[in-house]
Amino acid sequence: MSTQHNIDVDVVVVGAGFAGIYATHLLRTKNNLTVQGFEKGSGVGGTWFWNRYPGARCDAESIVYSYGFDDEIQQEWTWSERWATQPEILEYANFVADKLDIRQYYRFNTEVASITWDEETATWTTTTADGATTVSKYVITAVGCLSASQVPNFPGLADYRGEVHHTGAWPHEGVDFTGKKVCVIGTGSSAIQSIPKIAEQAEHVTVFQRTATFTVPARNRPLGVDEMALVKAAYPALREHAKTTVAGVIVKQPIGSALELDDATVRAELDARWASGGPSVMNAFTDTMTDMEANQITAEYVREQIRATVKDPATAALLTPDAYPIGTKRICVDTDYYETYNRDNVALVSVREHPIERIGSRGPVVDGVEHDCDILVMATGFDAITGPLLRLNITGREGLPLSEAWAEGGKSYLGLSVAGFPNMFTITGPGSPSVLTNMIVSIEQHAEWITDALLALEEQGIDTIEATPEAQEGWVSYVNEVANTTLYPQAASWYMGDNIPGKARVFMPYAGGAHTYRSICEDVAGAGYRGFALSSRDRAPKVRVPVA
Ligand code: N01
Repeated sequence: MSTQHNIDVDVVVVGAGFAGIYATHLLRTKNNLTVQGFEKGSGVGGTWFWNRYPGARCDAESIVYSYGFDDEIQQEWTWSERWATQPEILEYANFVADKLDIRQYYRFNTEVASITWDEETATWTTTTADGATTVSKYVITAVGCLSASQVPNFPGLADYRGEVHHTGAWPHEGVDFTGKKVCVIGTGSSAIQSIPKIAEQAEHVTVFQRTATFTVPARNRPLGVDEMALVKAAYPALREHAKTTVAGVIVKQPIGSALELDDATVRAELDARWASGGPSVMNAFTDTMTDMEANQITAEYVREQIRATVKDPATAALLTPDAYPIGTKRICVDTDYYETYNRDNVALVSVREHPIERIGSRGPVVDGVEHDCDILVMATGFDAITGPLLRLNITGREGLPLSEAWAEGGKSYLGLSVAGFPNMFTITGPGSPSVLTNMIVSIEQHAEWITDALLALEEQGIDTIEATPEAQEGWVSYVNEVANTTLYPQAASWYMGDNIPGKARVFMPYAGGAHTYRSICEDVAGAGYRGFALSSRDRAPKVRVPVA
């Protein structure tokens, strides 16, 4: 434990999702540091606490989208379906929080208003919305990548007479769509999961689509007792294997280049993966995400499935994506999405040529037509990756707000540390693999790396650790370089910040693979935290080595 006297706690942790739960657990049990956690919600679970819309499920399979650090936890918990529902994942988060007795370290229903560095005392002051302050030596943000929900600034929205719900802030009591006319804005993952469920209940659903989306069938199924027993026996090996993969998941490996394999082999592979369900079609070939011609082979395959499923040719044409390479906007995983457009009570309105002009008192207005509805569902996404961090109003050295430091995009060293923001760590921050991977695997790696670093620094009497500007620039350039070897930058996506007016256009995650990233992080730590400035308050900086 720290001997610093002017602090309330050693570490402030923001967020009680999977990242906050595990980081807090390690800080208490491994580092023996005092922790104050803050969580805006009334309970743990993060994304799974807020995204309670109908049909919400994870697009990573349950057996891998779960913690691997504790064998007791993985042996006691049993998943019931291949793709877990939001309620089941939330139950799991609560189960883990109980096992680790983690809630005692958190203040729930407590929003962080600002976090400010004090140069004199080398401490952070966290101010919460209720005006209380907490002084700490370290701050760890565990705010997730998709927690800052985004509602477009539609004129007239305030005067709409019906209910409005964003998928990312769904009412806990649920929404009863029975006998209601519903308008859904957006066709990303949240919309694609919720529309089929809403359509089953509502009198009528109108979907407003700006960009047609590629989605693949989940082919969900129950996990039987025998299957789960096999998984439990294999967990240690599965977890180790997941760490060696690009995305931290266990998927069938690519069979080769789509351009070099013969057509029959390509077709058979896509058929097999489509039939088995989930996003593995994206992983069928080595060049899907790097070569436009190869990409179009998989894209065209999915387009064919859409045309074969949707009965009305005009609707099928509208639903067929043509605006971006497949996978460069996050691939969606659905249950009966395209089939839903065969229902009589579902209509699709393209807002590509004619954007939503305003929200009238009765509903969205497009091309002069007001679409009457009782409930308006905003499936309009998030200010991703940097948004949740910027909303914390963080101010670093010399009074520099994070918003200014990031005016040209989220700059960070390893996605873990920002130059000018000492003793602050960002779990799954910009420049780390985060959303391109299984988030829980990436969260575990970050929480373990950060707490190992704190252990090493505390033992050596180091007071502050901070990315050097040179290391940060080097990492940002490398992240961009890697992104530019892929097709990702070719889409207008939330990965690129395109969905937020005025946001810098930068590919935010590291696309080099979770396995590569892990070894880079290990290498940095092994080299005495290369690229970080480490200093003691009574001495000049001890180490200041630019990134190699
Ligand atoms: O958000 P999105 P999401 N007028 O940004 C449209 C994760 N997630 O909440 O594409 C009209 O993908 C926008 O249109 P366009 C997952 O990582 C995971 O669905 O920008 N339309 C788009 O269609 C996912 O990628 C799971 O042209 C407007 C939609 O709103 C991420 O969260 C489930 C508009 C937003 O789609 C975000 O998904 C759910 C406007 N003014 C979410 N503004 C699973 O694990 C926006 N749109 C399965």
